[in-house]
Amino acid sequence: MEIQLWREILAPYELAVDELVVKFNHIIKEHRRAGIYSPIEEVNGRLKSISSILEKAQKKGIPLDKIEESIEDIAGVRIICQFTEDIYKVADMIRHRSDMRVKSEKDYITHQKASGYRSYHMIICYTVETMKGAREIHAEIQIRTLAMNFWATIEHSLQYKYKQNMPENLSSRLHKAAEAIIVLDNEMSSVRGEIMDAQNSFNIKAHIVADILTNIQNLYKVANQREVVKIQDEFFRIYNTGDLEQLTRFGRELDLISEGYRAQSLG
Ligand code: 0O2
Repeated sequence: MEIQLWREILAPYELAVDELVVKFNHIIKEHRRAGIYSPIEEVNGRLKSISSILEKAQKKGIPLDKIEESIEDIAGVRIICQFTEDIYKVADMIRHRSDMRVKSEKDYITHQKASGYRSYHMIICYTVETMKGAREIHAEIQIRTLAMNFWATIEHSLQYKYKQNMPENLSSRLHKAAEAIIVLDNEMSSVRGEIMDAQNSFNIKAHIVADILTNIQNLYKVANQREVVKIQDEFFRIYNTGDLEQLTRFGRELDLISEGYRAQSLG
């Protein structure tokens, strides 16, 4: 690594982070649009700072010219899930993608780290297109639940403050907190089905309402004003009953009415 050129060297990693975040966010969007529960709740990405790269290289005795091949988390993506089960689903999704190849995996969930840290790590090989052509680089994907992320974020900041000298009582409290996180994740998993049903109904309702309102808005342009006001009043009446089935039926009827107007305008 020619250290004076670090900005240029890090550019492909930055591009990989940006692309990967877009791609994983798209998975969330696709699921939500289809009214299906998304195993991914949130995605974040970060490019490792040059000072963290140098610090890690120094700590691990990595020579400057071996940094790019030896430090595999210069590009890092973090995928946050609601439930532990989702983590394994996401890992499987990643294994089956054609735009990335999994180089290695570490399951710190079944094999918790001594610190209490839990997360699923994957190192992938990912190709980015640069001015000089295609470039395959490494990126690290960390997959964890909201609760695991909460613990890791707090513990990481304390590690940063205390380096290797975390006071004994603090580290023992962190271990206790890590145990509590396991209990919390297990409890959440036991009501996963119900939570997913509730979230699905919420998403489905949100989509139906958005479609109905788009249809009503379009009808204002082509249909009789009084008729549209009547449709709108009917929508609010059904909406206020909170009955999803009625709302779905109303949405379908409105689709037919809109379709009729569209056909009229074409004919
Ligand atoms: P940052 O600031 O997140 O980039 P090593 O780093 O020596 O432990 P290795 O092989 O590089 O070993 O990877 P490992 O152990 O899989 O850990 C890589 C990353 O996982 C770390 O990156 C952290 O982000 C996270 N991690 C690992 N162990 C812990 C832990 O005990 N607590 C917390 N909060 N995070 C952890 P970096 O480079 O250490 O840091």
